[in-house]
Parts: sequence; C-alpha cells; structure tokens
Amino acid sequence: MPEIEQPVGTTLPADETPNTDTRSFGPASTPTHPLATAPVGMPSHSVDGFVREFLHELNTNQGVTLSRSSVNDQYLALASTVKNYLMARWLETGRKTREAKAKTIGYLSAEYLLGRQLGNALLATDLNEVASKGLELCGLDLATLRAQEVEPGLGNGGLGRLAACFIDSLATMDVPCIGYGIRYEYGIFRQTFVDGRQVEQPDTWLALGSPWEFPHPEASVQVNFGGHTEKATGADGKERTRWVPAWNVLGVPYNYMVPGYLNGRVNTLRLWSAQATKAFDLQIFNSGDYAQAVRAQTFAENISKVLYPEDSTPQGKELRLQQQYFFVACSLRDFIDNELEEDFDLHNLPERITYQLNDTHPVIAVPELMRLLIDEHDFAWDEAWEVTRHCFNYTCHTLLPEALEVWPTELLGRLLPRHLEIIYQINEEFLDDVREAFPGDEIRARRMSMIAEHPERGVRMAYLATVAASKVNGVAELHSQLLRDKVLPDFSELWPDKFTNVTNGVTPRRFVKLANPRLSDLISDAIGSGWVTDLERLKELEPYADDPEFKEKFREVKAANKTRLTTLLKARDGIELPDGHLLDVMVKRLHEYKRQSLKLLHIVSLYEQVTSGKLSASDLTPRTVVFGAKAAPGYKIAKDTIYLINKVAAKVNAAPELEGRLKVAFPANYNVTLAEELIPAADLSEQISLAGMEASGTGNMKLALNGALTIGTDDGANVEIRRLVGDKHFFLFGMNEPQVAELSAKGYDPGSYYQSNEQLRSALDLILSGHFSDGDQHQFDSVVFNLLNEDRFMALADFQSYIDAQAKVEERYADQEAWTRSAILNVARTGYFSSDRAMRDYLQRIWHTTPMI
Ligand code: 26V
Repeated sequence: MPEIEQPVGTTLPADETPNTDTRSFGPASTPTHPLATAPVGMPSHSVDGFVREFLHELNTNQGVTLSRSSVNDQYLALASTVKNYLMARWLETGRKTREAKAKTIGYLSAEYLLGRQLGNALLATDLNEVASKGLELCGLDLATLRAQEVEPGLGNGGLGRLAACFIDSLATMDVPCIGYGIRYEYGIFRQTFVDGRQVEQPDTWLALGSPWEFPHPEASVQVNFGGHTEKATGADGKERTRWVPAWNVLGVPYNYMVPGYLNGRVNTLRLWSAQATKAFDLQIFNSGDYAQAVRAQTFAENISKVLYPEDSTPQGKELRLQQQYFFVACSLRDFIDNELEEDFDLHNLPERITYQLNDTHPVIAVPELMRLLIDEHDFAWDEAWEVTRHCFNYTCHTLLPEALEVWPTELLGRLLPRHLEIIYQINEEFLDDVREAFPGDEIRARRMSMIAEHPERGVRMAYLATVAASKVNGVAELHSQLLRDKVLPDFSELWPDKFTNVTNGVTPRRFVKLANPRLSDLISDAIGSGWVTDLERLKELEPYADDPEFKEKFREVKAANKTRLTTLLKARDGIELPDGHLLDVMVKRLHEYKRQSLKLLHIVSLYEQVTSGKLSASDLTPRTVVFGAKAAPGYKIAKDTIYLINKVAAKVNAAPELEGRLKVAFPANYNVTLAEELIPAADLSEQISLAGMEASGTGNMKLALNGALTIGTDDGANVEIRRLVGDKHFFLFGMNEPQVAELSAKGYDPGSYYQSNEQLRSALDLILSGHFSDGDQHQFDSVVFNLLNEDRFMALADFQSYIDAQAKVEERYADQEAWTRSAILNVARTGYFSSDRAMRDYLQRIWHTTPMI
C-alpha cells in the first residue's frame, strides 16, 4: 500500500515545447523503440494498483496530497484514474479500426444528452468494486465522489438522449462509430422554481473542470461563412465555382471516450468548439482596434456557446444555422482529412462511412459534401451526387408540422451562398425526376419542391434530407407509418422502398444496471447476467412472475428504490415523500402535446372531490405524483403549466384531508441524473400524449424495464410496448390515431366535454375560481382558456377515459400480488426496447454493415 499522505514520486518530463500550430500525425521518422507504437499499458485491476494510480493522479494532476484535497480534487483524480484504465483500449480501438478499414458510422447529432460519465466508465471497465474498496482505504466514499460530477446536458430531451444510448450500444456491439456534435459551453439550462415559476439559470457544466474531454487544438478545422461565389474557367476549359467567404472560425475538436461494456472497445465522441482564427484576429489587432479584435473573438466563440433550449419550434435563428453548419463542416472535413489514407479515392467514400442524420439539424451536411467533392476535389456534379446519396440516411423524430425546419433562403444565401446554389440545383434535378415519373402533374412537383414559397421563401430541410438519404426512418411503427402517410406521402409514393421503421431503444447499461443495481442483482441471480448485453433474455424472467419468493424480493427492491429516492429528494429539494405510496411518475419535456395538463386535471379532480366531500379520502389509493419537466424559455403556455402544477401541488400538499393520501412532488431540473434515481422507484408511468403526436417516447421504455406499469394512449412506442407486455398489463385509454383524425375532421369542440362532464367541469371551474392563485381568477387563463376554446391536443376529449383507466390502476394496485405480477411481466417482456436491438436494426436495414467481431 503506498503512503497516502506523501506525494508519489515523479520523473520530470523532457522539455517539450508543444507545437500547436502545425498538424502532425506521428513522428517524422519511423520509431525504433518497441514501445513507440504499442499502446500504453493498463493499470492493474487490484485494489492496491487502483489506489496507487488514484493517489498518483491526485498528486500529479490536482497537485494536492490526499489530506489537503477537496471532494472536487478527489473526483477529478478518480476520473483521471478511470480514464487511465480506458486509455489503452481507446488507442487499440483506433488502431484496429484503421487497420481493418472498417466502415464507420458517422452519427451527426446537434445534441448528446450524455448523463454523468464516471459511473458508466466504472461499469464498462468492471472497476466498481475495486474503486469502492480502494477509496474506502483512502477514507473516501465512491458515492460522494460520483455525486460531485455535473452531467454534460448537451441536449434537450428524447432526441439527445437517444443519440447517447445509440453510441453506447455501438461501442458495446464493437461497431466503429464516431459521434459528431457540438461542445456547447452551456448545455440545457438549469431549472429553478421561484414562487412556483420556472426560472432558467445557465448550465455551467465546465466550471469545476471537465476531466472526460481531450482537446486537440492542433487538429482544428477552419470553417467559412458568408461572402459570395464566383465563376471561373480553368486552364482545362472547365467552368468552376469558387466560394469567396467573408469570415471564418476555427473548430477545435474535443474527444470523449465512449466505452463499450466489458468488451475492450472505446469509440470516440468528437464535439467541436468554436474559436476565432488567428488570421482573423491578427488582421484586426494589426489595424490597432484592440476592442474590435476582442469582440471578433467573442463573435466566433458564440457559435458553440449555448444549446438552444427550444425543442419544438425552430425560430429560424441565424446563430442556430451557424451552429449546424459549423459542426457538420468540421465533421466532414475531419473524417476525410484525418481518418482516411492520404491517397484514398473519395469515389469510395460510402464504403468507409455512413452518416446518420439525427433529425434535420445536420442536413446542411448534404450540400457541404457536394461542395467538398465538386469545388475542392474536382468531381463532376453527377459523380458527386452518386457519392453523396450513398453516404446519408435520415431519421425523423417528430410529426408536429411546426417542428420541421425551414431555413429562409435569404438567411441561407447570406450565410452559405454556395450551399444555397447547390440546394437549388439538387432541387431542380430532383423535380425533373418527379416530372418524369408523373408527367403533367405540375401540382405534385410544386408540392414536392424543397423550396417553400410561403410564408416566406425557405428550404424545407426534411425534403432535402429525404431526397439525399438512402433510407428515411421514423422511430416507432406508428410514427413511421404516419411519416409515410401524412408528412411525406408524395415521397413515399415515389420511393416506397426508401422508407423504413426502426423503433427506438434505450441502453440497459445506464438505465437498468447502473440506475437500478438492486433490480439488476435480482435479475442476475435468477437468470444470470447475460441480459445486460442481450436484453431479450429478460424473457426468462416470465416464470418468476408467479414465484412468491421472487415477487416478494421484487417488491423489496421497489421499496428500497423508493427509500433511496426519498433520501435524495429530501437532500436535493427538501421534498418529503410519504412511505408506501403508489409512485406515479410523469417525466418528460413540458409540451402541450404530451398533456401534462391532463395529468393535472386528474389531480385537481381528486382534490376537488375530496375537499368538497364528494369523495372520502379513505377511498383514495395513497399516491404520490412526481413531475419532472423543463419548458422552453419562450413557450408561455408550457411555463404557465409549470406554475399551475406547482400551485396545485402547494394546495394538495397542504390539505389536511389529503394527508397521507395524495401528494404532488415537482423536483426542479429534471435531467439524466435525476432520471436514474426516479425511474427505478416508479410504479406507474404516464405516457398520455394525444395519439399520433409522440414520435416514439423512450422514457416509457426505461420505466417499463424498471418495473413500472404504463397508463398510456395508443401512441408512439406505447403501441409496441402494449403489444409486447399484453393488454392486461398496460392501462390503455383515449382515442387512437384514426379516431383523433375523425374527430378533427368532424370539428372538435372542447366546450361540449366541459358542458357534459360534471367531474371535468368542477375541476376546471376550481382552477378558474382562483382557488390555486390566491383569488386571481385570470392567473391561469392561458392554460384553461386554451383547453376550453382550442385544446389542440384534445385533453378534454380523453379526460373521462383517462379517469376510468386510473380507476383500473387503483384496482390493480390494491391487489399487490397482481400488481407485482404485472410489473415483473413488464420487465420480462420489454427486452426488445434495448438500443442494442435498435442498432442491430440500423446495421441490417440501413447501414449495411456488421460488427467487427
Ligand atoms: C427540435 C428542434 C426544433 C428546432 C429548434 C431546436 C430543436 C431542438 C430539438 C428538436 C428535437 C425535437 C424532436 C425530438 O426530440 N423528438 C423526440 O425524439 C425522441 C427520440 O426519437 C422520441 O422518442 C420522442 O417521441 C420525440 O418527441
């Protein structure tokens, strides 16, 4: 055991002046020392070895001895220690992939909602026990150090978290993948409540150090913007276009390890950070305008400064288009310049990389690749298009028309003039094909144009993506069907084979093994541990649903997870969770289509009935409703709904009649870290969007896999969850999509439901009376009048059906044996929703490649 109060011995490194300006890949002459090409060795997996490594990191990286170290020092040293264990595997993965010239998945996503890294890295390296024991010997507690980590919240919600699950699965399945994205200096805002209202605080995730990233300024890439294009005829007599940009920035890559689970593979996530270019700076500095030069720097750095927190309405913001082009331009350059051999023939690019477009956010990559090939590599148009259309696939994640991105041509032309020209030409050639396929059908050709004329001229990015992609997929069966039939019907008629479905999945490593160790142990004791990488094996749990001993243990696990959550929420938010309640969980972004308002009407109705004496509190199933939700800062109704939930919670929680019977908890700042605590404790999962609106939902999968039963509509992946777990173990309610369409066509009148449903009316009237707003009868007009007059997402129409389904929930919960049986069957039958399976589907149906082993 090393002496822990003494700094470990060090040898001084040779004086090496870092060369940051020139790019070099390896030494100039062939290295002769045998160790020069071998990856570093891996530290020992023994407790002693771990402690030595940890103390070394504490001394050399943090510059402190253990006795003088802060928790943050200890956390940073621990992170470095774990990185050391991953390093050899990371280097080896790179070598192996380069040598095999294997096809790489280039996952292009503007968002990655990664969650904390430390726990996952310990899991992937099987170091949990060793680290825990080693730290104990140092008088430290692993859980405390883990809690020190601020998660990188570089995403809004489902789409960003899906990207994180996918890269986890690809690494675990030994598939070469580079995730490309943006290193936002500020991720999704930190939500606080001030008098019940959401107030956003900047997310300073980098403030205490960022031990998981590896900056590579020497590999920076220049990205151009603005200016104009020129035509010039070359010596060969060919006319070429030259883009003369007006300004540029540097993209600095930051690499992150993406470790596979116990398999030795470590893929890379490469996030780009924007910096001012030296030339740009110098020019202005030399002109003597120092203040202007500093402003220019800020201007460049703004590009990767902050994640846009809107997740439904693209606002055509110039900075957002800059972000999109910035990361995509860096990423394409990076692969072509760094990952391919010098003499690589770019005609064969589709054999080496397939780019997955995570929604339309990276679609500007399509004209960028065309530009690179034509303007910089001298390809003819047709040759370039042939390569480009084989390099891209597109996943759509929404059905809401207002979420589809359309970039004004004025803006695109100003920022990326050459790209707009290329888009026009792609569109022209595409429309020629349409006219050929449907002669005389000019109306159809206009409908299918990538250029929208109203309300202003703009590029429909989803159309561009669909035309360029080899495959287009939705994210759940119903969604893919609606995508074909309602969003892109003309395209699916033209190219029926282009469209496919890949139902989403979630990683069982983070969302079961890491988040729910008790359930994981129970499962592994019963069926072995193979389920962690082969989740369909959870099926083997089915017989245990009738095993009294297993059921008892399953209930104990749930109870222990609730206790863990209670402790956390007390410390984190001062929230007290009562014992023995049904834990009813609704966690997701706040959006009208997700219908948090419907859940709220249920709560208000229970409150109204009990406080008015219509219902005895003793007839209620003791229940705690937990909300977790952020609203986009500019989305008024969503923010007002948060305020209303908090106001209702205050009344419900203070009502003596409801004491011990109904409680509403709304911890602020729902994020991946909180999800990992909440989901394992949940009994009931609320998935209550209007049918046809939720593309997939992935929270629903995490909750089911952790033994929560779903109350849900026939929407998104709920459809498939219900089919797999069986009707008896899923509380279905509400209209299905065709019924919604029918009601819409007929003309929906929310007022008629208010008039005819007494229970609903009483709940709405209570809100309107000012009861939850200290007598102010107009406080919640935006929410309530919206429901009464427009109710775009038909909450009132589904209200009664929802209430009836909740009664069935209570009935089942009263029979704990039956409930536990259903809960176990939910776990046993939802192995399909592993992101490993989703990745397998992409590999077979879209990417046409196989794992390396
Ligand atoms: C959309 C937009 C629109 C422009 C402004 C910025 C911005 C940022 C993010 C988004 C993404 C919205 C789409 C999204 O998150 N979709 C969700 O994707 C999940 C994964 O496929 C799926 O489970 C959810 O049902 C779906 O809502």
